[in-house]
Amino acid sequence: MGTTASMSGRVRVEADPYTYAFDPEHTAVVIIDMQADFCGKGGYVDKMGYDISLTACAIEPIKRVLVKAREIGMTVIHTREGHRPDLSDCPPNKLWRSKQIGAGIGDLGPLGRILVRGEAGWDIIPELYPIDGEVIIDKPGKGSFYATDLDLVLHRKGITHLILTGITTDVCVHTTMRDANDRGYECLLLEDCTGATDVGNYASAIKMVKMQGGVFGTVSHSEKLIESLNQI
Ligand code: C5J
Repeated sequence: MGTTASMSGRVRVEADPYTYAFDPEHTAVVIIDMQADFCGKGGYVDKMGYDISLTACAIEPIKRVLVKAREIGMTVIHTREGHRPDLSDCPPNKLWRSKQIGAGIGDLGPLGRILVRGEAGWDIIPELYPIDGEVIIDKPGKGSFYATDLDLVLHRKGITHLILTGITTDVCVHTTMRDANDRGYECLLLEDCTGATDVGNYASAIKMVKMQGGVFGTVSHSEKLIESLNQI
């Protein structure tokens, strides 16, 4: 694990390439796209032919982090990728590509219309379902800031640090983390709380974060975070 960061905060988590320091009241746990469409049988990822065990593996570790975050009253943000029923917010490039791979956005699947708001596959899985007071960001894109009010919500809550979890590591998690980093948020990615549709992409996505001394932030594990939070 890495060096000690210069950033301040009373909680310190061993991480790579630098120790993550934060104050829980200025930090949000962000849970990205834990929807049946991305980790459930019959959902979008399953329909594309990928192995959903590679994304579903993040469920239990995220649940443990979520329990702890709720216990100590941290801000929790959930995101959902999806589109209006008339697909008026779905760019044509995204639409034709999804159809080409056999999982057309808006097409009827075992969990309802794929990636359409209000459908069973689009919703957050019961294990991680938001409770009252937790923010849900509905997003049409891969990044959580694009065409959403996430930045406004975080500013209003005085959030400067983000602990990122969710799926998929190389797509929505990475896009969100890169954008958050550019906006000045100090980011921690929990490597066991994320998963990708491809093992190699997962490993590369984790490695990319750590380059250049932590080009997008730093990386740790749910147990290390919980261990640190248990000490406050
Ligand atoms: C993808 C996501 N992979 N939530 N979405 O299309 O990462």
